[in-house]
Amino acid sequence: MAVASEKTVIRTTCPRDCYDSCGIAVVKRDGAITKVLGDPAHPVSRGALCGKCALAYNGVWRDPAHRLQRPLKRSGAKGEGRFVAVGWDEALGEIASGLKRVLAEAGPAAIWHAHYTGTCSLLAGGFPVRFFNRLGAGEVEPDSICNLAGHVALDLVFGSSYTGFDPRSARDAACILVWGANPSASAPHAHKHWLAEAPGRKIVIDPVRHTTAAAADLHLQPFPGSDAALAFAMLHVIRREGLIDRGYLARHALGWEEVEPKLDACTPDWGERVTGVPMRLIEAAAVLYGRGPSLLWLGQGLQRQPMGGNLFRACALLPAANGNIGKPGAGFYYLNGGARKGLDGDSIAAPELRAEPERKLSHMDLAAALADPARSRALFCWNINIAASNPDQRRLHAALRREDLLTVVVDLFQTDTADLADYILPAASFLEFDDIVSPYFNLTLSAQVKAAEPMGEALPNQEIFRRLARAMGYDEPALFEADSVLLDRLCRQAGIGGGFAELKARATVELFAEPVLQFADGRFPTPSGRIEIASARAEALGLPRAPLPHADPRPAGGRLRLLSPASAWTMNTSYGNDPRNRGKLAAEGLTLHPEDAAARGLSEGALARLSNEAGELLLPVHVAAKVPPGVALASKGAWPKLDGRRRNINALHTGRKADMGESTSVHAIEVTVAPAGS
Ligand SMILES: Nc1nc2c(c(=O)[nH]1)N[C@H]1C(S)=C(S)[C@@H](COP(=O)(O)OP(=O)(O)OC[C@H]3O[C@@H](n4cnc5c(=O)[nH]c(N)nc54)[C@H](O)[C@@H]3O)O[C@H]1N2
Ligand SMILES: Nc1nc2c(c(=O)[nH]1)N[C@H]1C(S)=C(S)[C@@H](COP(=O)(O)OP(=O)(O)OC[C@H]3O[C@@H](n4cnc5c(=O)[nH]c(N)nc54)[C@H](O)[C@@H]3O)O[C@H]1N2
Ligand code: SF4
Ligand SMILES: [Mo]
Repeated sequence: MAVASEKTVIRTTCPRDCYDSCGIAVVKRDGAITKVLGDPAHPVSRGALCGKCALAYNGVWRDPAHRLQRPLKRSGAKGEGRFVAVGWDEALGEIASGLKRVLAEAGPAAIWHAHYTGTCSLLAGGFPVRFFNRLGAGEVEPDSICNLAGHVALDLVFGSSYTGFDPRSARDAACILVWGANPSASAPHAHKHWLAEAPGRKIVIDPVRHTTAAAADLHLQPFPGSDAALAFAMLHVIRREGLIDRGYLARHALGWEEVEPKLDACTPDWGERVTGVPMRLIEAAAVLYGRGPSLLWLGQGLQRQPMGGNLFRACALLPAANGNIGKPGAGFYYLNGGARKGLDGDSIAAPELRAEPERKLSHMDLAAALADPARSRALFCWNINIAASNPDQRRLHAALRREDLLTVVVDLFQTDTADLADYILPAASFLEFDDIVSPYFNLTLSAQVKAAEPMGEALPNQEIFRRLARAMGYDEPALFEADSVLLDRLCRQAGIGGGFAELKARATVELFAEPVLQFADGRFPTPSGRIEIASARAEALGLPRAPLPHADPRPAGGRLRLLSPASAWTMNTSYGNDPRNRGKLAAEGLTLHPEDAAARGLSEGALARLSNEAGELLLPVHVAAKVPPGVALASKGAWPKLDGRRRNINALHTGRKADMGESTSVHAIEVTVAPAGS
């Protein structure tokens, strides 16, 4: 008779770049992981994982046939995809020699590292920066691929973009306005529980009628890039209805008088003409928001526009002029940062190791910089998949094929970026080491707990860079600090006195007993201590002093505006290699409004050719009125190498910069759409 097998459950946390930071239950039998499930005790996800992680964590993430397991060294021509396995010492020794050669010949200025949020856990996401600080390498500005325009804008207005509302304030809110975010895909449990159970009425402002929009009390569908005008039209109504909080403005803001005269012309009728939103909806949304108390969630998708910074400053006028800040049920949110919880980012990244002045490069300029041997001789990519996620894909791929660009990629999988490397280093997955997750929505802290040994010879990012520091002959103790020391320190910074052991035992810790009121004291960390509606700092940056009621011009010449936001089935490009996730993503295709499809002779399932000055892509058509006429929708996330022509949606992204932060304007792509055969 077989002996009953021993079952254990390990509680950990999903560290993806996601609002939810779900609790996970890892089921093990006889020492081996058999299933990765949701943790029923987790307050956000309540026992479920999202569909994409349920598939991927029980698919490619635990599949030895898909995971990188040994360091690899290029054996064919660059980009050909031929590699041989080598030992860690050999790989790191050769990388160190290569780096020393570049340092001797060109200095650290020719070395770049690109990284982002492949994992958001604190050590695997932050500790390697210590190595690059010591090396003096330049950093490809991480947020310029995602959300920097919004950060710069909110920093100008409020002095912080990382101090959002506490989601628990929803219990006191009469209205929740979700503007340019899609929780049904990008925060699925917040969509399902937090938003659904909030007592207030919901408004969604998004060109796409996604699941969260369809479930809202009001859905406004502006043409992309017209939201600043919409904000002004809403303020016109808020003023007309006597809902401007003049006392709040007088006490806490500067520069309202520079904006207010502009409202005269921004009537709802004007708003309808400029944004496409019917005036009765503009009025209804303005009154509902304006009566308050209201929460305003500013999505990251919202600011990926040529005038994304101006757009965010315009949206920020709503809570400021309406006094919807600092009282129960009121506030705005973009991201909640670690500092909010006492975490000190510098204690992870150790900027004091840097002898060189800091150098940054926008992702929008990366292809050009890598194409130029005088500017770049070595590149590290870790926690990022630039060959799939970045703009200017054709030029970027060409630059990465430079034989003389020493390229090192650290990843779990053989991505398109890894295919273009000289050395590929296998990273351990979040199931394979201890770490900490600091959610950017809820004011909580969670443990990432080791549930298995790293697959093959894979190592956590932090250990890879400790070993590389040793291979370089560095001797600063900070480069070698142990995970356990770092984890305990971070827990104590957040007030968890028992250190990581306590966090691990509690899985997720609520750091504040009661909902935290945002800027309750009415003091803002701007130079003036007030909300800077008109901003001298903006002026010094060459920007308008105050936000403008701008709307982007509509595409001309029959082109469509292409949106490529988050899919429910991939996490950026992560999971794009899992056969099941990939199938779900591919089935989404290119959504066109029935009028646009008919005008182009495209019917459901037909193959369309999308083209513009950056490139060309083929996608199957899905016809649905969930987008307005003039707008096309196709999610991000596909792996170029799994498309016959090695490209994805970013083959169409020119890399045009937003007005602030040299940030992406990916939601402003314009394309010609035609039948593939034409
Ligand atoms: N067209 C279009 N393009 C976009 C966007 C869009 O909306 N539309 N959005 C942009 C946005 S918002 C972002 S944030 C970027 C994201 O772009 P990326 O940062 O490239 O995100 P991912 O595609 O998930 O790639 C992260 C990589 O990290 C790897 N990884 C995961 N865990 C670990 C680990 O522990 N260690 C290491 N070394 N690697 C790990 C994953 O396998 C994956 O290959 O894409 C941008 N690109
Ligand atoms: N499933 C899943 N979840 C994810 C990700 C993922 O790839 N997949 N990515 C993660 C990352 S890195 C990020 S940054 C977040 C992003 O998550 P979100 O903040 O939700 O951002 P996006 O998905 O890029 O876009 C959100 C919405 O913005 C809308 N939008 C685009 N342009 C405009 C406009 O001009 N006006 C208005 N009003 N709306 C506009 C799009 O139609 C889309 O519905 O999600 C994270 N979570
Ligand atoms: S990606 Fe987000 S929704 Fe999915 S399991 Fe992870 S934290 Fe939860
Ligand atoms: Mo992002």
